[in-house]
Amino acid sequence: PEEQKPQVVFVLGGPGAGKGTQCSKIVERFQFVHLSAGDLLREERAREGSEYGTLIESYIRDGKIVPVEVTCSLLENAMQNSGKTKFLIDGFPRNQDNLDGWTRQMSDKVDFLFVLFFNCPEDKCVERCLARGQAGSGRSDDNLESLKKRIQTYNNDSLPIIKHYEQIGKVQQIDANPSADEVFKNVEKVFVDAGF
Ligand code: UP5
Ligand code: MG
Repeated sequence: PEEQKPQVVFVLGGPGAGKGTQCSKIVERFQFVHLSAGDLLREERAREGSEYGTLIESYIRDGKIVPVEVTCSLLENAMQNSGKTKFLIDGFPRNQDNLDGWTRQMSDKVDFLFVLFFNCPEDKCVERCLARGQAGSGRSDDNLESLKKRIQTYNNDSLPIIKHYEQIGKVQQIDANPSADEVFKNVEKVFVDAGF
């Protein structure tokens, strides 16, 4: 019999919407592998001998989206190296370039399930990221100047991708406003209803 393709859920939402926080809870409860595109880029930036370090840092600080060839390869490598078959891909695809590149490189190799969309008001997004920065996140984009750019990129480039998935009936929308535990109750329902 043909081997089962890896299953993929895209996790999207504004900066600080709670994607990473909820992914950790999903991993615990449903044994998915969590791959944050942002975390993979930050790791690559720090990797000795990386040819992309400077490029990645300037994109992240400016809230711009790194060319898909870089991000998609990091994701594919991480998927392969995990040896697992259920993936949460957090913070990707976030623009048309990302979506086109993923489609070219990966769509035949995986079974895409749905987009988990954390809908969070802009002021809350900013508040959460600033608080995280003040608590010592060390992230070079947790400052007001970078955050303005991240929000702008999200509105201009990422929301249209979410709308695209909405139009083809592939979005599970979650209100990201309540406490993390409250939010997770609704996340849990989505995965249980999807058969996990
Ligand atoms: N928090 C979480 N949930 C909460 C709740 N319900 N109530 C109160 N507080 C809550 O949470 C953020 C903070 O809020 C934390 O302190 C948390 O405790 C608290 P988190 O779970 O980290 O939110 P998340 O949505 O993951 O926020 P993050 O900042 O990671 O989102 P971004 O999408 O901005 O960051 P990402 O790492 O994905 O991308 C960073 C940059 O990398 C991008 O701007 C871009 O430059 C680059 N990038 C690419 O170029 N391509 C990619 O494909 C991906 C990233
Ligand atoms: Mg995150």
